[in-house]
Amino acid sequence: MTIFNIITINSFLSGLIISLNSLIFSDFNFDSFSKNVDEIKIEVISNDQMEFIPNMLLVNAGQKIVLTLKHTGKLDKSIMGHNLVLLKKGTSIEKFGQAALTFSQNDYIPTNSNAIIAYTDLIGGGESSTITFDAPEKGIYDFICSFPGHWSIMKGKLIVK
Ligand SMILES: [Cu+2]
Repeated sequence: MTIFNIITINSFLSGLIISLNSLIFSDFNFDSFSKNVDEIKIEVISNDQMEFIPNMLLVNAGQKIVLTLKHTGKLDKSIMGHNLVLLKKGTSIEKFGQAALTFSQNDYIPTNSNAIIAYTDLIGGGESSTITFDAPEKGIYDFICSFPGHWSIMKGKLIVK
């Protein structure tokens, strides 16, 4: 084999690898992954550190969302209770959080609010709650934990494409 041939084969191979890479990466994005999928299952972890993991959720308009909130902490729901409350666009998290304070008998879900799209049960360490709801129209929505004081840090975004 001549040196010329080796160089030709090398450049052919590296060209092939670059093509394969761009093929893989261009195909591996959320659009092609979830398009035409009617249902999406999402798991959100909460813990004794008052975190939502992940705190950014991505779905497509029209999808049925099966959302499970897990509490991987050890503390009881009376002191470290968590829920996930998805709010309509334009809702003030602060105002909603303040209003929720007065609904301790209803697990901090205001019974007089029309700002809620969906919400899980209030859970303590080791527990979980699953809900099913339809993705709202395209847009960016806030979700929070409405347990007293948690909403200021326990919050995330649902992005509907
Ligand atoms: Cu909480």
